[in-house]
Amino acid sequence: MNSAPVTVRHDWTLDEIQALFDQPFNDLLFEAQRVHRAGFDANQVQVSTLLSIKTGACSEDCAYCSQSAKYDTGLERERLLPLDEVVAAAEAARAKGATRFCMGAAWRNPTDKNLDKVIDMVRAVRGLGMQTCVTLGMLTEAQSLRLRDAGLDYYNHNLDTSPEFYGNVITTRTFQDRLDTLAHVRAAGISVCSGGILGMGETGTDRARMLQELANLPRHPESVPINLLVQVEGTPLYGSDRIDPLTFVRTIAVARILMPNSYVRLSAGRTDMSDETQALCFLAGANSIFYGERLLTTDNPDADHDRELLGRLGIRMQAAELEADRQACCGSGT
Ligand code: SAM
Ligand code: DTB
Ligand code: SF4
Repeated sequence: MNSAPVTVRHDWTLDEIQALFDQPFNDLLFEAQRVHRAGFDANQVQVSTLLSIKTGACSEDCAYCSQSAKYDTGLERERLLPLDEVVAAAEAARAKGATRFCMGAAWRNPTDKNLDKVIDMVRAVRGLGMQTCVTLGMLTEAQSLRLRDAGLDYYNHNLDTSPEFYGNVITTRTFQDRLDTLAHVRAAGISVCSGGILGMGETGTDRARMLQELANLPRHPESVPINLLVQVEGTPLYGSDRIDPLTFVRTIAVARILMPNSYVRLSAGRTDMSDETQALCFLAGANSIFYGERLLTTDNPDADHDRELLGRLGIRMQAAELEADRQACCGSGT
């Protein structure tokens, strides 16, 4: 049994990460659970609800995305939602138990005028006592500071995949562009939410490299979403080979070990997972989910089903205050 203390590192080599992946499944899950218990209550998950505040007609060519204008996915484009609709959706999410409200926009980057409107949304949702997260594409340093001043808690911007596989998925912006946005968000003092997608045809080495990039950032993202590709008809990645669910679980476990104090989010793709696969993900150290029937443009499990599943597993939904306390006490440990 490994009883070594859990240390936060930023110098992981690819060989070390590959060796974690290559362990027998039981050894990997045991170690992930040990690390998980050192930093978190193992029977608690953080829950966020998503809302697409501006849908479709995006100029980018992300090969997985329903919202790219380059692919015919049958999605109806929508303008930026009015403030009252956003507030009503946040209130409904809060009533169902979500503690964080995450607003996503199909933009390459926000214009300053659009950012004004998003800032009004952030202020209003915070006013409901919820944590706020937005994902708006690339940000400048000045825009990050404006969001920080509005009280934004989290900014989501995913690396998506390894730097080597990246060009197979997106050509309209670079991996370095993504790192630059993350640096601006971090410098502004906003908590970082960054992860990626599995099941896009990447290799095991790509998965290890993506986690290496995340774990070797100067500070670990406070939140690390691991998405399973939601295959959307009309996108280039529709029909990709599906990955073995146990490979997905292993990736969660390695993320947990590499980033011991980060929330690892079992993100998109849960409608394609059995309850048992999700239970293994929680055992592997996932401790956050998207909660509510809709992700951005695709389906998520019913909230009733999730409550029942968490109940069967004896897992509680985390209250907002608890998480705020944790941030105050352990925020520097990433
Ligand atoms: N337009 C902004 C951007 O790309 O940064 C924000 C929204 S975008 C939808 C946020 C993230 O959702 C993407 O970076 C990707 O990781 C994830 N995502 C989008 N479509 C997905 C899909 N079909 N399956 C899994 N994850 C997806
Ligand atoms: C993340 O990593 N996953 C979420 C959130 N961050 C913004 C988005 C998932 C989108 C899934 C496809 C859709 O619903 O359009
Ligand atoms: Fe646009 Fe974001 Fe979709 Fe890429 S992932 S096409 S940037 S909405």
